[in-house]
Amino acid sequence: MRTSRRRAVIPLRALSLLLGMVLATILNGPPAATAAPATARQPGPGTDYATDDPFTSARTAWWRQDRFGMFIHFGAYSQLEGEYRRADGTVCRDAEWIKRNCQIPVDEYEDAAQDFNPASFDAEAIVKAAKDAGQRYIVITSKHHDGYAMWPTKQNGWNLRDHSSFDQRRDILAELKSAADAAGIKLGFYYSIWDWHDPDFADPATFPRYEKRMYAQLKELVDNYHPALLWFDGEWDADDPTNRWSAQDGERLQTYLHGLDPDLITNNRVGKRRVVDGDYGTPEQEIPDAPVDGQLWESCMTLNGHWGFAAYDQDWKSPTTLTRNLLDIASRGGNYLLNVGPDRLGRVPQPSVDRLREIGSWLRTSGQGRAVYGAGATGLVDEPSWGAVSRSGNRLYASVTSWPAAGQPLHLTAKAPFTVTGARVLGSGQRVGVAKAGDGFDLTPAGGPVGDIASVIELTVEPAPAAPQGRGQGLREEVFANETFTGPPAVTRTDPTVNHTWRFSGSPAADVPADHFGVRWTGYLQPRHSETYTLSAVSDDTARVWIDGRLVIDATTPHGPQVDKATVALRAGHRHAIRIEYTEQTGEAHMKLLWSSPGVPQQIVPRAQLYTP
Ligand code: FHN
Repeated sequence: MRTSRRRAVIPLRALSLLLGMVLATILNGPPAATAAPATARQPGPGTDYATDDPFTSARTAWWRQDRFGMFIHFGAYSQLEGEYRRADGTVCRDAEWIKRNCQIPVDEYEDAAQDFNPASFDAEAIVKAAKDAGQRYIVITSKHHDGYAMWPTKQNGWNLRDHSSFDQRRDILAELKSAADAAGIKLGFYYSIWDWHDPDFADPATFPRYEKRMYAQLKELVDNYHPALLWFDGEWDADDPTNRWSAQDGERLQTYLHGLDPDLITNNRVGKRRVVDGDYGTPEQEIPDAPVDGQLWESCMTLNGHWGFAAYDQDWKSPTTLTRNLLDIASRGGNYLLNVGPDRLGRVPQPSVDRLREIGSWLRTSGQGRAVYGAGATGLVDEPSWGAVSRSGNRLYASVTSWPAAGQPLHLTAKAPFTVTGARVLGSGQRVGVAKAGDGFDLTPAGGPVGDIASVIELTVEPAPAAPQGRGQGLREEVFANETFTGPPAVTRTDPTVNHTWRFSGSPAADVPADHFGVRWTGYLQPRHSETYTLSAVSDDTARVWIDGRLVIDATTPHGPQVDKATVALRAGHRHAIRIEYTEQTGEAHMKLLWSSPGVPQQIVPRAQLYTP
């Protein structure tokens, strides 16, 4: 049990912190107004912050392919190892929230941080643990809510370089970046917006000073370590200290980050954890029961019950549970970010390493990882009760967790016509009988399962023939400087896709104000499959969609960012008339049109399948 030793040098402690900040100011001057670099989009009418479709863009391709990442919660809180003994002898337990939930006085917490010496932090060993697990990206806490920076930031003295007992020649983020690069693993940083330590955070009058330091810290991280991803957190409304992070703050931050690195991926907590914020949603300690509408997503979870190290928490999840979580997540098109919490010396607990290795062993056995890496949701079949089914190209991976009794079939309910031209159990030579049965297929394996975690039946499938790729250029777009579509449009042009994130400050054209405008799109939608398609409109304020003259989405009550869906039967190669009417009243403005079908994974409706009238 670690308790923080009180020291007679508290004035020195406070002094060292103050010195750190004064030194930072002398060396760097006051936190400069971090002007957005020239390459950033300039906020204002005519700006559209949508840069691509995260579902299909080259920028997110590695993230969608890798599927499985390692989360690392490591910070000053790790020094206490989950337990704090109060002066009265009582013990309070928590992990990364221990400062707050155990009401540790600031000076005591700063003392504990001063003792922090993660001398055993071994970046190569951590990266090896991730590789052994089959985790292909790593996200480490660079700064959690306690404000303690895990790199030598110049913005204050509250960091691992200036306020610890750690070797001042070392930089663990640089070490991790180097090891991850050498191993071909992407590295991302978690960064908490909410900051319990910075004196300027809580007061709206001084928050801009905090925000400048935050921007400067993020610039340090991007410039010095080139992360592939920033994982924001601490965006929710909170007190003590007051947190009033707003969607507008998120707009500014995303614009700034895009200017620093256009390829950067961010999660939705950069804003207010909504479908229009960042590149992907972040369900936590849970798995959505179906593909998430309108946004990529990643479930983050702990291996035991805590994110940060907690010596007393030995309630570890089993490799079977963890691997099956990964299979469920991949089959619904999501990513899995599975957490480790190193101890005060920087060592990943052995029970964590052991479980991760078990997952990796399963993934590496007989190519079973094909059910995860680059695989995703399939609309071709319903999710069965006996396991999870993911799709990669013309293969379905049925990961069976409840193997049938000898001779009994596994039923797959088909949601669109397709044929099965091959079936095999990965890691076994046994035959698999495939027979059309009722609303789908019966799969009858001749032998037993190949393991306790899951056995994968790889099906080679041939969906119904698709129409050739279209040659469309997009829809006709008419922009009105009003919400009633009256008078001549201010702008008429061809819009390649309906994929717009105008946010608060942007609009479809420089001479169209950021509020009170309307957009009408007209033309034709040409599907490649004769299937039931799901159309999803992600809109703020209102949206209506007609297909072949029928109103299928009618979201006319002004709203914040939301997803409205419709299912429509479409014919391969046929040009279905489409009309969309969107209005922006005040505030944020977003309009995206996505589709999905049994044969088409969720994506922005592509240009090639859209035609002007
Ligand atoms: O408060 C944090 C928590 O400590 C942890 O970092 C998780 C991980 O996603 N995020 C917040 C809780 O939602």
